[in-house]
This record gives sequence, structure tokens and C-alpha cells, in this order.
Amino acid sequence: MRGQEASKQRVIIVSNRLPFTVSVNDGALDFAQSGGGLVSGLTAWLANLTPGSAYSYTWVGWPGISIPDELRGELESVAGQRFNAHPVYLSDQEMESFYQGFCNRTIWPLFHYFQAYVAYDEASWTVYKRVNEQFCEAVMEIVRPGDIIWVHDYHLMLLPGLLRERLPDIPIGFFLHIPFPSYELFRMMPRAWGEQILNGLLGADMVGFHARDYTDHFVNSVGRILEYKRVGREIIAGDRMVRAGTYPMGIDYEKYAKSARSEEVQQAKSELKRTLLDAKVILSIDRLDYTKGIVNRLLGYELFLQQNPEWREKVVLALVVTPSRVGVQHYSETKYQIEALVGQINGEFGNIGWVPIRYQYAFIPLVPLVTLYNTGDIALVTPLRDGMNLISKEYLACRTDSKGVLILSIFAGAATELTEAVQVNPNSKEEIAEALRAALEMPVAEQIRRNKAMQNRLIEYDVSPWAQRFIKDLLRASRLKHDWLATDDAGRRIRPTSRQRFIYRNGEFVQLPERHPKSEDE
Ligand code: GDG
Repeated sequence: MRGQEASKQRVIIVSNRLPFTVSVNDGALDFAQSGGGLVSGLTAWLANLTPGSAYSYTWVGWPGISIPDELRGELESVAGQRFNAHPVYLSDQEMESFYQGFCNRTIWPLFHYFQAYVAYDEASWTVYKRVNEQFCEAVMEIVRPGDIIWVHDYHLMLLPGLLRERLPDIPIGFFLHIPFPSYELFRMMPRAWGEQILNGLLGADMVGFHARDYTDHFVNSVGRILEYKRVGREIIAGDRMVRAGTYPMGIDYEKYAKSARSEEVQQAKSELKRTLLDAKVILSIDRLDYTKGIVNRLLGYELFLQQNPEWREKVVLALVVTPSRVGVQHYSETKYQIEALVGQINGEFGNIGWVPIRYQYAFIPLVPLVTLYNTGDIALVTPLRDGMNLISKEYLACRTDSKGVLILSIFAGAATELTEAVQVNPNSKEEIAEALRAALEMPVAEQIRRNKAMQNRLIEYDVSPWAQRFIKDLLRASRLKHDWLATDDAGRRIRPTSRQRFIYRNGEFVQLPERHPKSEDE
């Protein structure tokens, strides 16, 4: 390692997937970029880290397939040199029970409030625990003093606790990219699983969420299930203090805006508009997932076409669905429902010259993606539940002329930030249909006023400040966990510093008045 890099503090990012996927073709390895919100967000931040920043990084995760023994040496060498990555090897059977099983048949539906879809399977839980241990071993192979560990997402909720047992002093952060459900939902899980998951998360010094509600739900579940003492969003877990905090994730705004302004995108946009016969473009892009509300969106569009015949032949819905979690039952059912509705709507309203829905089921490269964002007169984003939702933010970044209308579900984490969007409850097709009409009729000046307000917010808080703020707060939490607790003369624990002070009295933390109260007119 070069001298300058060696002097930087290293962040070990740990997530289920590495930021690339590997395939084996004729005995050789092929590398490709992998998708999804976590990877695109973090990659953007990490790409901006060089060369002046205080941190370097290594990414620990699964490369996407099981790798034969004879190719592991080559994988490790390319992963290390090209991607700063360290692979975790999992067999196909482990991935089936862990990823397709516990992660996507238990945690994902439960945390997104799809209770009826949840499978409670002790065998998958056992594999979930084992895979978390394997990730722990992989981190232990590379960790060294001075590192910071940042664990991501619902696949690895036990990992902070496992690492803490072996690394008592190292700063460990955890960020959950999906919602943390209310206690009522969380406790649907068998008690032993819930306890172990919460204790796993509390191995971190800092647990971050996209939205304030999720943070509150987590702290509440910790209080109700583990009965740990809490002071606001600080949790006393044994002899350590763990902080929970809200960090709404941003995007790499400039990357999208710059691409949208490029000659390549502008040319592609002209061609696309010609292909779509200059109709108003309603845009819908998502991973295939029942939580994204694609079916609801189609029903809303169908109702809109029924109620507003004057708009027929003047609009087109560009529907891009990216393959995801192929092989999980509810995903194939959702695909079937989407495709049946697309056929039905096109058959009912379309004619030889006009197709109401242009549908593509594929992962598309960045330039066509940005072209669609830049062309979309409306972005229709209607998740039934979504931790954050980056698509809505990317759309705004790509509308460099500030025109266009974002229709956004109230159940996306992004809704608390993007308040100027036309917000809808996706359970109501009437609301979606009405929002479409209102968006199509919205004066351009009003579109620009709303979008500029949201764009300024997204520029100010893009993905780099998001990550930096998290790391800064993590380091602070990690420092304070050692010294926040002091013992008074009677052996009681007190909190000696900080603007607000607390004292531990009769088994409770009591807040004391501030030391230097501000005067009213200050
Ligand atoms: C999880 C949480 C949270 C999608 N299709 C294509 C493509 N993408 C990229 C988008 C965007 C990302 O994937 C999707 O991000 P989302 O936030 O919309 O959704 P999830 O994948 O479910 O992400 C979510 C996120 O984590 C971050 O914390 O916001 O709530 O569920 O960046 O651009 N990119 C390309 N082609 C595609 O076809 N190039």
C-alpha cells in the first residue's frame, strides 16, 4: 500500500453483496456492476473519497455466485486490486436458505409490513446465524487496529454483535436501508429471533436509519423486548452506550445532473421522444418487488385513462422493471400480475398507432436510465413501503431544467424530505389517477418552483455528506461509549459531560437542567 493510503483511516464496508457480480464463462471470471440502492449510493460516496479524503476503504461481501476453489485466487486478486474488495464465499445452499430464505422470505416482507408473506422457518434462521458468523470470520481476516467497520442492511443484523465480542474497542456502525417496523410488527417474530437481532444490532456503537419513525421504532422495540434503559435515542446496553440516529440517504446528485446534460443523453432523448410520438411521458422504474407498488400504479393509470379520455393517445407510461430476487415465489407472482395488467391496459385502450404502456423487463445501463429520467414529464413512484427510495431523487437530479412532476407515495422514506412532490396514498387508485391528472395540468412555473426547492435540498445533502456525517457521529459515539459513564461517590453512574445532563437515580435516568440555560431572547 502506498504511504499516503496507509496513513488514512480505513473503513471496512460490509454488505451482503459486493458492488460487482461475477460470472464464470468458459472457466474464466467475468465482472459486472451490480445494482440496487445500497450499492449505487455507497459506490458514489467511495468514488469521491480519493485522493484528498481522510479515509480509505475495503468492501467485504458476497460476489454473487459460488466460486469454484480453483478460481478463488484470481477472484481475490482482481477483487482486491480493481475493487478494494474482499470476498465472502457462500455455497448455493447457504445462499438459498440465507438470502432467498430468511432475508427475503422473512425479514424483507415483515419489515415492509407484508405480514401475510412472512415465512417463519427455524432452519433458515439457523443458516442466517451461520452466514453472519461467516461474514464475521471474513472481517476478522482483514481487520487491523485503527479500522472503522460499517455494516449494512438487514442481511447482517447479527454481525455487529458477533464482531463486538471479538473487537471490544473498534468503532462499529450499522445502517439499515429498509424500514424498521413498529414494535407490533417486530414482535410477530419468534421472541428468541427478535432478541438476538436487537442484541446483534446493539453490538454497533451507532445504528442508523433513513427516517425518524424507523429510529423511534427500533428504540421502542429495544425498550420493550430487551428492557434496556434509554435516554432519548441513546441505549444503555450493558456497560456500553449505543446511539440510534436518523440519516436520510442522498444520491450522487452531480453524477446524474452531469450525465443528463451530456450530448449523448440529449441525443438519446430526441430519439426517444420521436419514438414516443411526442406524447407526455409518465415514467416508472423499479426493481421487481411487491413493495414497490407497481401493480397499484398500473391500476391508477388504468383508472386515469378511463376517467380522462381526452388524455388518451397523448400520454405514454414508460414502465421499466428491473429483474430482482428471481426464484422467490411472491416476486414471480408480482411479475405475472404486472404483465397481465400491461396486456390488459394496452388491449383495452391502445390501438395500432398508440400503445399506452411501453414495458421493458431488464436492467438498463446508466445512459438510457438517465435519458428516461430526463425525458419523463412525470415520475410515478408509488411504493407501498420503501426505506428511502432513490429513484425519486435521481429523477429530480436529472431534470436539469427543473420541469416535470414527481408523484410520490407517502410510504416512501423520501416523502418526509420531498414535501413539494405530489404525494399520494398508493392504496388508492383514485388518488393515483387524480394525481396524474393534476400533474399533467400543472403549470410549468409551479413545476419549477416545486422542483427547485427539492433539488436544492438534494444538492445540499447528497450522498457524501450523508456518509461523512454517519462516520463522524459513529466515531464520536464510539469515543463516548468509553467515557460517558462515570461513577459518583455513591457508586451510582452519572453522565459527566454533554449539554444535557442525566443522573442515574432509583434505577432511572433523570434529566438535569442545562448548565447554561439560554435566555429567552438569545
Ligand atoms: C434499498 C431500499 C433505499 C434500478 N434499476 C436500474 C437501476 N436501478 C438503481 C436506481 C437506484 C437503485 O437501483 C434503486 O434504489 P431504490 O432506493 O429505489 O430501491 P432498492 O433497490 O429497493 O434499495 C430503498 C435503498 O436501498 C438505499 O438505502 O432507498 O428504500 O429498498 O439507484 O438507479 N440502475 C440502472 N439500471 C436499472 O435498470 N443503471
